[in-house]
Amino acid sequence: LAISLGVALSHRLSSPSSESLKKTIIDKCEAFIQNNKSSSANDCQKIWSAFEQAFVGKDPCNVPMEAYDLLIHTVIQDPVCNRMLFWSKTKKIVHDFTEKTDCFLTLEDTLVGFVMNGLTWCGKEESNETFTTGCPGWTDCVNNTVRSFWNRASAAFADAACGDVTAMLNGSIATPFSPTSIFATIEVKRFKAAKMKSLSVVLVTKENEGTTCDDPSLKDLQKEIDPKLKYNCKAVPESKIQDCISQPDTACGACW
Ligand code: N1C
Repeated sequence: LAISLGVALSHRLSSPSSESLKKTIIDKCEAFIQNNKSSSANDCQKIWSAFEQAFVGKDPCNVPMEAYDLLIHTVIQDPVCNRMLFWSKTKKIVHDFTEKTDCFLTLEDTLVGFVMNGLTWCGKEESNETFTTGCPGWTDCVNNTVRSFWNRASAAFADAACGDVTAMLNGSIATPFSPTSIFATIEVKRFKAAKMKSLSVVLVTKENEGTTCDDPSLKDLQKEIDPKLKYNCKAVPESKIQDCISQPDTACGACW
């Protein structure tokens, strides 16, 4: 009796979190479609089902990025050539910038990126439930539910990269092109010279100090991309980007 009571109780305690994750995701999905009419061919219920099958019933440390293939294929998303913005270790300033100006789109401005941004989720072996707490953290294990999602979504975003592509990197850290980042391990490796014209690095610096475009890690980045792609890099003081954020009418391209 004690065992079945425990099971019934834990089921009761965790099912509201499953329900609320489903509601959160479907609500965000519908809100996104409302604001982005080009996404209106998407079915949020179908997206939820494709998402859920990736991790429910699985060890949360053993979900490979391929588990999200069905989700990625279920979402209908047009690439926006010449306006795609990648980033590494600059999440805050990048999103302050993209929120205020209409110049660039990041993965978080696409349907899946917008919906999952800020959420935590996982399943459990031999359980059909969804959890939003007690899930492994980003570095607790390689194939964790959340990290594998960002790996897979980032791979799809980079596969679609076209025209002139921009990447905002952090010039205040020792290695702006960090070899363990998603940008280095997944995105750069999937850039295709046949679809892209150029890669422009915007190196965000603190008032003329820190790293420059001559940084060895940026030389590594340049070596990694197809030589047919044009590469350029510009160090831009953070204050200049802040100015563009506070004057959102600044023309795209006038910020650096
Ligand atoms: O490992 P990173 O950066 O280089 O990953 C950034 C890179 C971007 O270009 C995005 O396209 O990968 C994509 N991406 C996200 O869009 C994203 N949204 C939220 C990667 N990670 C993302 N997150 C969270 O940021 C994620 O949960 C993890 O905690 C960070 C990774 O950021 P990073 O190391 O600065």
